[in-house]
Amino acid sequence: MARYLITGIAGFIGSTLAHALVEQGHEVRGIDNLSTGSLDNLADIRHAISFEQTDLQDVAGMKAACEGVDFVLHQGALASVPRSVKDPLGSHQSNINGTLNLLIAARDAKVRRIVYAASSSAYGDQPTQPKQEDMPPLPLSPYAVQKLTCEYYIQSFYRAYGLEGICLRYFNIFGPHQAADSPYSGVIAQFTYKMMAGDTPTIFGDGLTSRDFNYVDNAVSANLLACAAPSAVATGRVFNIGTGKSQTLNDVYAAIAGELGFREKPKYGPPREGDIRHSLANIERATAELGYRPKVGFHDGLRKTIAWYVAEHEKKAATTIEG
Ligand code: UD2
Repeated sequence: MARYLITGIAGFIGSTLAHALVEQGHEVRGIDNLSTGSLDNLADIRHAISFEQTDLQDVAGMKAACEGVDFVLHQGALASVPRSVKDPLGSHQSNINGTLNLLIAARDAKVRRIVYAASSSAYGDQPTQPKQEDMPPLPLSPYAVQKLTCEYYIQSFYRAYGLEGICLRYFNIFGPHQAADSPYSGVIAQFTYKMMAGDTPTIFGDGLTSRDFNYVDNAVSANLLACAAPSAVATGRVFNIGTGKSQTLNDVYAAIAGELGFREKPKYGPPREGDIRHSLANIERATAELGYRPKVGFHDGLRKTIAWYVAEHEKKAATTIEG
C-alpha cells in the first residue's frame, strides 16, 4: 500500500484514478479547487479518501497536501486549448505557477515521484505522423506552451533536486465523467451531450481533422505503470499515452450519432484558433519502458462513455419528474 496525492481529483481523469487506487487498497488524498471538477465524481468513494478544496497556487495548501506522500499524480490543470487562447494569463497561472508551487512542495516533502499529466498539444503541427517523443516540440496554443513548460520543470526538478518524475503526454482522453456542458469540454463529451438534447453539433473545420482518442482507463493504467517503473525512467522522461490509431471528427460524429440513433447531418464551422490538424501517437516508448498497452479501443470506449451519459441523463430526468 502506498500514499497517493491526486491533484485535480474531482476532474474526470483524477476521479477515475482515485477509484482505481481505492479499489486497490491504497491511501488516497486529493485536492481540487472545484473550478471545473465536481465532487459528484467522488460521491461513492468520498468516505474512503481524504479531500481538501485547495488551489494549486496555495503555498500552505500544497505543503500540507504533499506531507507524507509517496506518489503525486498531477492531473489538476485548467484544460482546453480555446480557454487558453481566450485567457492566456489565467491558464498560465493555474497551469505553470500552480505546477511550480506543487513541485516545490513535493521536493520539500521528499515525495518519491511525481507523475505529470502532460499533453500531446506539445507537438503542435509537426508534419510527421505518428508523433514521437524525441521530435522537437512545436507548441501552438498557450495551453500547449504551459503543458510543455511543466515537462521542463519536472525535468529540472529531477536534475536540480533529484525529485523523480515522469511526464505522460496524454492524447485526447475521453470517458465517463468528462464534463460536457461547457464550450471548453472535450469534443466527444460535447457532441454526445448535444445530440442527446436533440441539438446538432458543429464540427470546426472540414471534419478531416484527426485525433488519437484514448479511453480514460488506458490513461489510468499508464499512471499506475509510471509509479511502478524503475527509477532509471523517472528522470523526467516523456511518454506518449495514446492508442496509435486516429479518428477524424467526421468519424467521431458518425460513431456517436450511430450509437444514439441521431439522424441529423453535422453543421460545419470555421476551424478553431490554436487547433492542430492531426494528432497520432507512436506508443513504442511507453510500451517498451513502462509496459503500457491501451486495453480499451476507441469504439469500446465510446460505447461505455455514451452508456454513462445516457444513464446520467435518465437519472436527472427521473429526479426532475420526482421533484
Ligand atoms: C488538446 C490536446 C489533448 C488534451 C486537451 C485538453 C491536442 C492534439 N490534444 O485537445 O491532448 O491536452 O487539449 O483540453 O492538442 N471540436 C469541434 N466541435 C466542438 C468541439 C471541438 O469540431 O464542438 C474540434 C476541435 O476544434 C478540435 C477537436 O474537436 O479539432 C478536438 O477538440 P478538443 O477540445 O476535444 O481537444 P483538443 O484536440 O483541443
